[in-house]
Amino acid sequence: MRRLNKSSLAAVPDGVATPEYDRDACGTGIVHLGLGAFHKAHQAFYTDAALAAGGGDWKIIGVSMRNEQTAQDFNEQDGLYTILVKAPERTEAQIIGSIASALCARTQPDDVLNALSDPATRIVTITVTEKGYGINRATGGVDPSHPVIAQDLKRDQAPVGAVGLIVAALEKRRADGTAPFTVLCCDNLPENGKFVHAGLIDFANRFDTGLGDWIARNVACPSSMVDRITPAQTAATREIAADLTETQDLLAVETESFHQWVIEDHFPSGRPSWEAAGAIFTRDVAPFEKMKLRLLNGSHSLIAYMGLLLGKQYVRDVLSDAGLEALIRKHLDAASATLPPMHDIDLPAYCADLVERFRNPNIAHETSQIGTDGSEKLPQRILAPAVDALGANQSVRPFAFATALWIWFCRTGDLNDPRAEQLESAAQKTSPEEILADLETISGLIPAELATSVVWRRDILSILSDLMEHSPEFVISSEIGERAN
Ligand code: CS2
Repeated sequence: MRRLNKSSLAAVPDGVATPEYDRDACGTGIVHLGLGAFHKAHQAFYTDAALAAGGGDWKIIGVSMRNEQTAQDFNEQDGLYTILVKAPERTEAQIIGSIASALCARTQPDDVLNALSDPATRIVTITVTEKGYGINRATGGVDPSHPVIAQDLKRDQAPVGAVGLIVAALEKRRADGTAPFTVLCCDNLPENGKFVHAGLIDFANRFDTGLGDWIARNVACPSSMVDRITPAQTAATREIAADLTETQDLLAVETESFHQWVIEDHFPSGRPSWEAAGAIFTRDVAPFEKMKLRLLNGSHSLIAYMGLLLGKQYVRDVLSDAGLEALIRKHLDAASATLPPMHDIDLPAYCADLVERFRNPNIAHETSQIGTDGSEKLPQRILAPAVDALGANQSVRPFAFATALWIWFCRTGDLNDPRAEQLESAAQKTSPEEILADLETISGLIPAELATSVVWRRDILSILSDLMEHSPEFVISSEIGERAN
């Protein structure tokens, strides 16, 4: 079978959508850091639609942070790859043309710096996951003990992390008299623009306060809320792509049909017309971020830990149990109650749609994928709404329940989390009180409002005691009974 690339593109079957614009006529304008499945299914998809609608020099140079093979595969395929859009009843293939070429930051840091410093680059988008920044959310500054930050702060070789690369490129642009690019964070973090801005400024201030001030004054970091459920690629993804496109595509990605992108409209050096694929531009993204993080991501984490403790491999398997679905709906209700009123958004309808998205039988989304990096995810997904619920005298039980399941999952060992060692040792303590006390020593994890709350402690200690005495099956089914009352 021929490999997907420029020359095989013309031969793909009619039912497959292909880029309907002259790719060669569009220059590059974006460098993306973190060339994973989510970028392919989301920002590159939106940019492809924008190029098709209005052209422009907005093609993307994709940067894989560590994986050289990914960059090589992209270059061998002339940047082309397939998105499999998986509705419940059917799968459609679309070939995306917005990625021009790819680099690997680990092995080609100088080339990445050159791309970032090129005046043609006007936007830098990022998806490096919550833990990839090395920014401490409690202080707002960089975490000098984060291995990549520590390495890049030495400044004895080209930087390899997202923050180090961006600051080095901004330093060069400032020296060259080139306008800065706009930095657009596309990770699931609250107020992600402010978060990145503060991290960049602090990193720069550690060796050049003049540069830190310049970044503070000149670099726009709009916030954005991103959404599209995108499981990791499997062999099945590549097989379906081969079937539909009749080419071999090593980069195929599968995703749902739903997609959403809400972006703060602050791009001093211009931007693509991402509206072409439905992006919403607004002045204040925070309410949308809060809604998505607490409803979609919060219930996703609950689903993940229920699934992992009950031996359910996929999100859809959790949804196929009516009792578990009832717990998810209760969680959604509790999280909705912590949100500010939102014009134009019907929260009950949003939640009903979420349940259907999770149930999609055509999407095989592993609970283990969502269960990774809990210490990076729970603060904004579960613990922040718990703090708000507490402040408003609403029940914190659903949040305590999700947190206790996560703690119990940490006890099973073999965690994929930057704080794995501390979490495993805390979760293996012999009493619930000791577990909580240990977790509270992990910097920035448990908010003080919860640590000092009698109500929160009562709920979480009682669920942990139950888990110490009974099986997760028993504790989860008792919770279903309790919530039904
Ligand atoms: C998921 C998200 O892996 C996870 O933690 O909750 O990646 C989720 O699928 C996306 O945010 C959906 O937009």
